[in-house]
Amino acid sequence: MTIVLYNDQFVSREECTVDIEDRGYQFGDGVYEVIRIYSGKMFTGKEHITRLFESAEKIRLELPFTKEELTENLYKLVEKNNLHTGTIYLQVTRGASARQHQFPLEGKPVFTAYTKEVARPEAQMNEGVTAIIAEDVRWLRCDIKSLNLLGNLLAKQEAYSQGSFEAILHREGTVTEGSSSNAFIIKNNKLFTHPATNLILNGITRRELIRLCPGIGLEVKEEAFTLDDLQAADEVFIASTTAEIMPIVQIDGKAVGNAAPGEWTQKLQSVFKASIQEQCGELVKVER
Ligand code: PSZ
Repeated sequence: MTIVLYNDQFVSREECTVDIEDRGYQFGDGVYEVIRIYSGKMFTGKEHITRLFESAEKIRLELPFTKEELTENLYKLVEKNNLHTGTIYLQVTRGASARQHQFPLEGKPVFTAYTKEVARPEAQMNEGVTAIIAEDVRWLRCDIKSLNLLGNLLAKQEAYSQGSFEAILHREGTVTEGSSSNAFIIKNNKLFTHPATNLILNGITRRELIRLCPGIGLEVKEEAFTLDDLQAADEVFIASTTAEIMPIVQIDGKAVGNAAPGEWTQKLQSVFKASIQEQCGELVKVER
């Protein structure tokens, strides 16, 4: 049976119901995280939990638990669901109250979390995937991991309807990030990625791979790049918790480099995998 975490209670999925006036449901008034589990252990769990607290603070939502209490409950959730390789999705909303835009005086946050089995996307990481370019029509606080994702969803749907994995977003020709990932290019042996401003989500995967670059002798430039730079790049990849480091081999039908995962991208994938193994232990596939 699937066990979910509902506030501080472990209940069956059926027992976890949402009020029709929950502000997350009505307004997207809440924040969330997705944490990767490898071999039953959280990868960069501390960073994700810290970011949840930061996102909550940015929307003036006070969380009813400490980071330590949350960590402990998430580990219990992983154990109860016997999760080996997958993700934890967790979200917190400003809770239920009579519908009004301003924050309610009463009412308390509603927290939910559940796990899902998700394999590492090995074939796609080896072969690379395709992307499209789309306009970034989102709001100006993309640094908050908020439940409001319509701008992201519209872009992702456009990518999927064209048979692509991701939409790479731009504002007036400047690349920001992917619809659900951070975007990177390699040009002349340098890695470029948009700086961590209000225009992007500062991905935990992004931070981890930036941390790994000196070890492989790759210079990092946290500088915005343009659509022209993207088209002329030696290598392009995106990064996220579930997609890890995903090579982009074609954009809007045009080949990137020689239309195969580039050398730097592959090197980064390999040190990223080593970092996972350092934190979570050997990566083994389990048949379910
Ligand atoms: O399961 C999935 O497809 C996931 S899990 C996390 C994401 C996708 N994406 C997170 C994300 C994002 O939504 C945006 C707009 N920018 C960057 C990222 C990457 O963040 P991290 O590395 O923290 O997952």
